[in-house]
Amino acid sequence: MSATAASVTRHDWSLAEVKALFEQPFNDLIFQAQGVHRQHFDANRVQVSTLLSIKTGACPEDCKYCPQSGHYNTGLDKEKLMEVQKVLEAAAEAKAIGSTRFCMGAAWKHPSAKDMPYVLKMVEGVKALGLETCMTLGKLDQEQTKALAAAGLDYYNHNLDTSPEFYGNIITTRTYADRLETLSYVRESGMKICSGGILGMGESLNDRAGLLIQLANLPEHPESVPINMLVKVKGTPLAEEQDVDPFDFIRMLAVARIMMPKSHVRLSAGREQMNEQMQALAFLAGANSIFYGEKLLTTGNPQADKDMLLFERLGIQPEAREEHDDEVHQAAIEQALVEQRDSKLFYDAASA
Ligand code: SAM
Ligand code: DTB
Ligand code: SF4
Repeated sequence: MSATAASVTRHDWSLAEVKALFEQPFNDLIFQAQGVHRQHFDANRVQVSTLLSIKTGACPEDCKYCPQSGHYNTGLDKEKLMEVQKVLEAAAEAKAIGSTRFCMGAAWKHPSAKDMPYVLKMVEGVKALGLETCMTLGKLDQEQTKALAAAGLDYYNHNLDTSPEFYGNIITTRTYADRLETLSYVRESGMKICSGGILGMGESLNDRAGLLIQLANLPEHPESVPINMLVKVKGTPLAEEQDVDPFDFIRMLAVARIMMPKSHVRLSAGREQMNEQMQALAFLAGANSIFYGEKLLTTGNPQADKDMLLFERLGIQPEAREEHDDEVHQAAIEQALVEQRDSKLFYDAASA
């Protein structure tokens, strides 16, 4: 396929086709992905979201990659559900540094009835600050998705993580079918879906292709597709896994871009371990979203000012909120980002 051929939104990808995309020469793949990207997006805009862990550690699930699982000893400080006011303060800080979406994550199997009122208050409060809202709380039932949608939750993050075939090697306490069911409830309730996976868990090329096929062959593509590079945390069973070849990671982003042309593909966890050249290649391959701010949930992320300097060097502008993409709002975001960058520069210069 040429890079300029019109891309169609398909839901019938086969393994052979997807493997053929992966196995192309690198330059052909990136050229094709960039061509698809430019049909649907401004290639110089990247969406920025900030994460907050609202309930940390002691999770009953056994996800082998996760520092928050209660099954492994990672030395993490456990914290119960945060106070609503504290969450809103963190959201206001995220807005002040130029983030447009605030994503709240809880280490739960699923939210309990007693937690739901607090969680709903968080959604309402963050929304009232003028931020897009996102949560990731584990498995949901239909009543919960309806309540979250009614409170103003824009996105629900629930990752498939890997292919159905490899999944059982990584998680035994929650099934793939459970995950697909939660995603279907999220869709029914009218919220947007954020769903992706992780590279670097010992999976094969077929598993990477298999994950993308599951996502792209859903009745509607997830609006947001996070591709995480495993953050290897001591104490987790995957702490000693082999590094992913950086070019293979970029290939995954490019194939995701081609298969889900209208979705935001997020260059997610693992950016601290990537150099700037690799991140630039990721944007060239069609990634157009990042987590912004110095922390993911429990592990580190590049400093905000460093990201803004990288954006500036690459001529990338942060994307405005979907519902408020007017010029005034865009100017406010850009101003916040410039202030963020300059304040750190001033601080650094003064302390040097
Ligand atoms: N507990 C909820 C759940 O699993 O649905 C929400 C939070 S969970 C931490 C969200 C996602 O973060 C996981 O599905 C996984 O894809 C990603 N994740 C967790 N630990 C990671 C790690 N060490 N490296 C990369 N991604 C990770
Ligand atoms: C996603 O796909 N990645 C984010 C978000 N969704 C919730 C989480 C990454 C977590 C990395 C490990 C940590 O910081 O605990
Ligand atoms: Fe729990 Fe989510 Fe971590 Fe799995 S990924 S152990 S469900 S916090």
